[in-house]
Amino acid sequence: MIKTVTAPRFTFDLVHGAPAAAKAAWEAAGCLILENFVAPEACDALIAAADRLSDQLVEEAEGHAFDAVDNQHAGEDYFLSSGDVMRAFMEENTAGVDRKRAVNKLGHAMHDLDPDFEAFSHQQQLGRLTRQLGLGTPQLLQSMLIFKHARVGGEVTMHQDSTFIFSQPETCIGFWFALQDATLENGAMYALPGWHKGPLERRFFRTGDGAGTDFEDLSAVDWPLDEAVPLEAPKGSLILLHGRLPHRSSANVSDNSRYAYTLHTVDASAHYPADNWLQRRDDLPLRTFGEGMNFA
Ligand SMILES: O=C(O)CCC(=O)C(=O)O
Repeated sequence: MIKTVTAPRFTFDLVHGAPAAAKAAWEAAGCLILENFVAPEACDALIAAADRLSDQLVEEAEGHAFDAVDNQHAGEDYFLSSGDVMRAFMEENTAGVDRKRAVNKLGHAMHDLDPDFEAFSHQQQLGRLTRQLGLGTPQLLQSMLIFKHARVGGEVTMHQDSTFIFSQPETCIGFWFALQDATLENGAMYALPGWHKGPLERRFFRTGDGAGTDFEDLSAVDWPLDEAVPLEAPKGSLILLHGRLPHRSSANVSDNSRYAYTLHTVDASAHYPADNWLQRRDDLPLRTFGEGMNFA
């Protein structure tokens, strides 16, 4: 019988790293909030880099929404070929909204292709944290900048990241950075800590010739949605998410945006299937934290 537990929250210490209790807490909850992981100035620099990229990419993104409720983008080549490039995706139903505020997210290879995002994603502190928590050799597969613009940013329904970032064995870990305060009003995440011990509900995969996608149902899950715990996160917090942890976020109903940067990793030792939606060209190999910087 799985029980929903408290979401563990610690203050990150720049000198000593994660506190000793963090590893056991992560293993028990499948999530971990580390406040003070990123300096406010580093958050601001990444916000500026995100706005710069968004301005560059918004025009070609017109007509390409990211639908985190019904997944309607899932068969579009614009989405399916975005694993090794940088693209913007729009919010749904934003006629009349200023186009820059109508961007839902950037994805999915900023950590390899943009100097600011690469430097942030490969900071020493992340490699050290993964060693402290015993996370193996995580390789950076996917990056996203999720804007949740004020009064525009849409909801993300309950899901497990291993559904989309599948490996054998499952090794997906999400690293979610609050570049701005994430509050109940502007779309903080909610999760079911402890429920990473349950099964994977479904897997998203490419069909046939790779031009379409579908979901394979794996297990009937019975998540207690009303027990979801808010993961409010002050600016600079890092939230770690186990690939099987059910989590979601609400629409932004406030006047404040909620910029978050996320990295999703798979372990170097795991098999990464050729029918996963996210594929990369051979000349952009996966790297672990800090390995072979492109823009050093
Ligand atoms: O940032 C959000 O609102 C949702 C992020 C998320 O679900 C993810 O990174 O897997």
